[in-house]
Amino acid sequence: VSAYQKEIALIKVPFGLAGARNGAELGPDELVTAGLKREIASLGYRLTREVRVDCPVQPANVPARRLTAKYLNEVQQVSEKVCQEVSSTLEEGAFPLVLGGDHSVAIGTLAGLTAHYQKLGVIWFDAHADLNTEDHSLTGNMHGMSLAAGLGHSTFNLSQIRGAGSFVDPSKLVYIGLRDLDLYEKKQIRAMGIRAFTMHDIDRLGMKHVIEQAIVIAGSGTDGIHVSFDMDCLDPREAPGVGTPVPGGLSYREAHFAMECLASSNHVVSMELVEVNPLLDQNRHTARLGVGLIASVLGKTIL
Ligand code: 4U7
Ligand code: MN
Ligand code: MN
Ligand code: MN
Repeated sequence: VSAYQKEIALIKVPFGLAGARNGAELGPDELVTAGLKREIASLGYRLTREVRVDCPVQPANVPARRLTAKYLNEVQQVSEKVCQEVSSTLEEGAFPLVLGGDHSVAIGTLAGLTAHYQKLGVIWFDAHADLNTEDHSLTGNMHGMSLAAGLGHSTFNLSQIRGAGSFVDPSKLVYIGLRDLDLYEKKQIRAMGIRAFTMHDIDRLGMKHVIEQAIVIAGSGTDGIHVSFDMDCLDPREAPGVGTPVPGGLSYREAHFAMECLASSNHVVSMELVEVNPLLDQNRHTARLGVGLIASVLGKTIL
């Protein structure tokens, strides 16, 4: 976030149909209840718009047939609305803060961002790579396909979202926190040469080195960095309220340190925080942690 940019649009996306479990649709309200707006205000930002994207909810009976991409039409509808909100926010010169929802909301965010920025850097914090396509997914859950759509690898991709720009450039994309990949995703990461800092790399190099490298890769020669933050990048002991927890994740301080470094880089142009699931949380722990991480990206410091 650049120092002069003190206007934020809060884009709440209560959509959970593309996730593995019920409850991600409750994420945006939970983050607000956990004090998000107070934090934003106390950091000196002005909320220039606050929207709640109208999202389809669980129908009474779920289709019995196993689909390759479940709720595709719903994901497309939501993506177009999110794209529109992100685009208008950027036109107004404000910072888009998108609250999920499951990680499929990233499709709309990326669509809106690429419409505005020719060269977008992306840092994707996640235990997962979200690179599956309709043909490769083992679950049919579209929250595991959002980056494939952003890169243009799946049949359903950014080019089907009204108002979207061009695909994300894989050489400007960085992963942090990976530890649960499907075979196809591993092949894709290697084939495209995507910079991926797995948990192994974080153990080996430390978060300081990792985040500095990530900022160089996503931040040099780009119009700015989009931070896509899936709460399951954190260790489930820190963030139990997520739909697809994987042991061995980021610690509280590793995640905060990364956000603090991003804030001081002045390269961050937008953020989304996704996959908070209040139904699986303990004492609103995960939502409060999410609020703290957003505050750190927005420039909150300890001293
Ligand atoms: B998330 C998974 F098979 N790869 O495709 C899949 F392990 O947005 C998980 O990162 C996807 O939380 C996780 O369903 C999507 C699975
Ligand atoms: Mn994800
Ligand atoms: Mn994930
Ligand atoms: Mn720079």
